[in-house]
Amino acid sequence: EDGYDLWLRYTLLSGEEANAARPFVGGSVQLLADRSETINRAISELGEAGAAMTGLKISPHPQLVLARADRVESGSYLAEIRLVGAPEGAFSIRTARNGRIAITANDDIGLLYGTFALLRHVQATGSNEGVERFSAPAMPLRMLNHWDNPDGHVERGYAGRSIFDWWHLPEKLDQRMIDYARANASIGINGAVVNNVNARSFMLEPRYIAKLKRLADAWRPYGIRVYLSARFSAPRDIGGLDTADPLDPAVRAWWQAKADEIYAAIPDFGGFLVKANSEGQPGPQDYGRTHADGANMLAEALGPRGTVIWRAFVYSAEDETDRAKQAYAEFVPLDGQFADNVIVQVKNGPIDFQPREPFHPIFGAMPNTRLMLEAQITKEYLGFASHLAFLAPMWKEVLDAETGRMGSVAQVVAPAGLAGVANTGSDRNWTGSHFDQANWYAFGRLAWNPSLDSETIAREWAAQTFTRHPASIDRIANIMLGSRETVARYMTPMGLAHLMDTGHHYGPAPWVCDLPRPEWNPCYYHRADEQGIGFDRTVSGSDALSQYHPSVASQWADPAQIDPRFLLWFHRVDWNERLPSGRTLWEELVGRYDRGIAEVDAMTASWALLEDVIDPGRFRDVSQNLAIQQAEARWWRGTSLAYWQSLNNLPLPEGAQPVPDTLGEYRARRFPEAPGQ
Ligand code: BDP
Repeated sequence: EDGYDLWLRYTLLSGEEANAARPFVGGSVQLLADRSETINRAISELGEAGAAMTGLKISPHPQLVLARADRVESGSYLAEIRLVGAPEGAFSIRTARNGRIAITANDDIGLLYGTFALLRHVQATGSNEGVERFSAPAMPLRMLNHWDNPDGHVERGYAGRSIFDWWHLPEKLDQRMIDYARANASIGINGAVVNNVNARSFMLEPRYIAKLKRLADAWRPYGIRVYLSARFSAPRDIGGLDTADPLDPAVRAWWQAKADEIYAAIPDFGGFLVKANSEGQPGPQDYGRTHADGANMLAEALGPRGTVIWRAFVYSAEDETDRAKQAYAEFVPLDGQFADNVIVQVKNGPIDFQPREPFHPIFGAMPNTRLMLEAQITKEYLGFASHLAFLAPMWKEVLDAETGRMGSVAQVVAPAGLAGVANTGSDRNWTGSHFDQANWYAFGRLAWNPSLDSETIAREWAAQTFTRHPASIDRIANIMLGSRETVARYMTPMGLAHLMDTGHHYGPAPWVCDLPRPEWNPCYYHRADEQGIGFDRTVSGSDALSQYHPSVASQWADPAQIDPRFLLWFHRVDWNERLPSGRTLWEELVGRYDRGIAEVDAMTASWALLEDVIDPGRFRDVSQNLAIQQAEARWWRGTSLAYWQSLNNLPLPEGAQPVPDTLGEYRARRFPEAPGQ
């Protein structure tokens, strides 16, 4: 076991289970549908799974029916009323009185998704009993954003090189490209942006369109559409024009011709993702135009064939003193101005993928614009691939958040979708660590159904990935479920944010105060001094709170009422101020760092008890990572406390372990080997 098979391992069932499953998994099915590439994938998946799980490749008496709804007579046991008008990909799985199982769907991709759902259930539980009966995706776009560069480097990637071999495409298609599409389809992901948002224009040149076409052709049977990050200045960079002004007729004609060229090769091309006027990227503001002007120009070029996904990750407004307010300030006034085939993609929080952020105030504030949520699956700010942090609880926190204006964030994004910055790479286990596979998995599951709870996802993943032994599933799920909170505790407790070292973001550097842009500095975020710590975002400070609906803002406005996990995000608090817990802020803060350390130790001890249950290779891989995490959690705590103490001169509360190194020693550490940008 090296992790390559992800959650699609299909291990042998017990004799009794295999006997029961044989009629339903295996290469022979009754088909009420025309053969297509997608149907062939469903059948071969059943064949492989059947062989692996039951020891027989062909089911002797096939009892599984794959049926297109339009081929089912009304009144038949196969008919499913909920499929009428259901979104693309929906499926039903029913068990008839005669013992047959029927997967019914309006489209072939729904039959493939239904097949994966049945196999998931059998893998996780050993039987088809209790398999879900009807399922439909909650949102149309469920996509991965790869920050992969054409030279094979992955920005913020911790799992090796890029999985995309642009060098040898289109002639050579790596088997990984098929395995990747299959893994995505198994969890309902249906789109991939194949290149970094910090895009290179040459990827729009004809030779790249040929490469892209090869990928699109390979992924089509799995229902994955290809998208490209487009650099806004491409008409200048590669088009021979001297401007990229979105209102210039020659620029518009250039994009129109480019879109036509792409669609001639890839009829189902998904569209463009654009990072514009953000962190040095070109954009419409270079010509005095708005984000809407830029997005609409590209939307016109694509027409009804595709979608422009325009990112709201901007922080350049000069008149705002708080980075957390800038995206809202730039985008909310444009509500209603975006074309129908434009989606604005908004990060989960207003800063940048921190271990904890409140939800982005744009959610709910642009009722006339389709908004998509961007989550980061790769753990740029949560310990890279070596720290164990299961992110479903973090995403749930945002998806479930009530905006006070248009329901929950999940409801706001339902007409558009979810994008996840991928954590895949060339590592044999795909994601740099075994447990990071769970984040890819959870992302897909939540994009399909954001009302799934984290525990369900953790348990089904663990059962498929590691073992069906019930007590071990309990143990693994337990390790996973608290893990993100643990990381937040030892890195950025109580709403602190962005304390990571410059550039690579590896480890703590709270002392950095002198980078050219103020909002690149940890000091800008923690604002700690002799007196206190935290960012005042109330009306007496930046008033970022006012960007939220009053019903939401009121939960956070009062430092005595706020969930302490958000305290220092919204408030500046004196070190010695007494909190509702009865402890001072300083005591509370130290307590949280200490709890974070204790929890990593507990996770490690708990994992050690799984030695007899998990295969030796993966057991050792995880154990080694946990040892790194134990050391690095201590590094975070020690550095942070030494630095805070250098400002507040307070002793550690009674009972707290001493800080092992001096601030000078922590500051002297250098990490040239940490993966850079
Ligand atoms: C930040 C990353 C940077 C990305 C940027 C973005 O540090 O590498 O380019 O976000 O999302 O999280 O555009």
